[in-house]
Amino acid sequence: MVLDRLGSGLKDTFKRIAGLGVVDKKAVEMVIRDLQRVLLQSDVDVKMVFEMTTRIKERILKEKPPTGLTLKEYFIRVLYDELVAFLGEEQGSFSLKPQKILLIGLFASGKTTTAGKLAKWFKTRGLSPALVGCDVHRPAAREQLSQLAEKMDVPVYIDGKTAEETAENALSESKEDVIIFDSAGRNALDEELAAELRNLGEIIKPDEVLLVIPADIGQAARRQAEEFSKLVGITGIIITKMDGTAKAGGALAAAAASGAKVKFMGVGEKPADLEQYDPKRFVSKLIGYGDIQGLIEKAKNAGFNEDAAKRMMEGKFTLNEFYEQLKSMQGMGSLSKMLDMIPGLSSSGLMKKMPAGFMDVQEEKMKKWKYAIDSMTPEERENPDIIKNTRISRIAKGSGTKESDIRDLLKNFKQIKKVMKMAGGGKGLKRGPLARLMKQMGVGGI
Ligand SMILES: Nc1nc2c(ncn2[C@@H]2O[C@H](COP(=O)(O)OP(=O)(O)OP(=O)(O)O)[C@@H](O)[C@H]2O)c(=O)[nH]1
Ligand SMILES: [Mg+2]
Repeated sequence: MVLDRLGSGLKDTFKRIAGLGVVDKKAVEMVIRDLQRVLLQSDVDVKMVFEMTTRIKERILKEKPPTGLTLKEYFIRVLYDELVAFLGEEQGSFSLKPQKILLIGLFASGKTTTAGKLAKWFKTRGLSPALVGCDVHRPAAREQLSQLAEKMDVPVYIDGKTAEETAENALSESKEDVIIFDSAGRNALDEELAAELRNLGEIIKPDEVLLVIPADIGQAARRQAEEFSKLVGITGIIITKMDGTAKAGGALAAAAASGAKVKFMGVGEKPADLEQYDPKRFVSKLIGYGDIQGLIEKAKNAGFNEDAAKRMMEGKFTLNEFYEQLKSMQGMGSLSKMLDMIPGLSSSGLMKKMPAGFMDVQEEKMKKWKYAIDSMTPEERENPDIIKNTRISRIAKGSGTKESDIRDLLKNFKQIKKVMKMAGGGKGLKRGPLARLMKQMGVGGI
């Protein structure tokens, strides 16, 4: 597993906060010392650790928690927010479009392996990739790239005496969507490498210049990122070998501190071992907190409908409300993911009462349902019980879906309504899992 030690260390820190009797100065200092130890063990720069922990301490001891949050909850929230900021704040953008990518980096950082992983990444997402071997210095380099290309059934371009010539040839021959250029490594960023990379940059005019850094160099990643940024310019970083080192936390924090965005992580030697990097998701996963934070943010961005949420909580859940939920959930991933994020719902046993197959309702199905509800009359939405045979076939025709889709929607809706009532309605209204979710989303007054 990636980052086992950092993960379990941080989990313990969070557990410690959750187990605090009182949140006073002594308790906060104890937790902070814990956190410092965990981060330092992960090779995070000492100065950064102290700056961050001082800030956390001041926020907890001097600021008043926002209404609705206990001091303990606020402590958890602050620690989470600070960790995310520490490890990169935002996700580096990376678009799925035809583009040229140049990979650069020092010896054995993982450039060639990553070139292959990226080719696979694009291929599985429907774009055709090509690999270009611009490493003419190491004799076996092109052979290594060709083998990777063959394994993945991806075209490879390796004709040319120099890196520059190879790049030019590839550009004139290749018709693929995404052209990935592998370059030669060096011991250090010397003038020779810088010159070659600048030449390649001019010839290729890459959309992305990605610096490949192995996680095992820990906090030294910062200097490397800064040097490469200054000398040749980079659009992002890929941290490789996250799977095999205790220093990955240090490398990520260092990369974030350099100002460059980490876009991908290498988490193993196989072509599939590549993950897009999103600090919020990463921290959530690391501390085992589900994606609560991500859900809150996304719900806000997607314009989570407070009225709909309130009505839902009151058990007044019509297809109108369901529709609002579907709309706000698009962009949040599947319904099952969203339910996974509701704290306490899975442990409450209510999940078992969800319709069979409901747990993997995907965007596709949600889209169909949305079209179907679009085709209903206001009366049908308020009172779905009246939707019988002729109405079903009318709605199916009007929305370009099948009658079985409409029946499926109605069946699911009924079942969900029942579960929502159990989770949020009646006595559970103030304390049930839904109530907690609403509170976290800042939907007050319930
Ligand atoms: N465990 C693990 N190993 C990796 C990862 N990425 C690369 N490696 C290994 O690291 C070693 C070097 O990888 P290469 O891709 O050849 O590195 P390079 O930067 O192209 O090396 P040069 O071209 O010689 O500069 C290989 O043994 C890879 O299998 C990763 O994410 N995890
Ligand atoms: Mg290589």
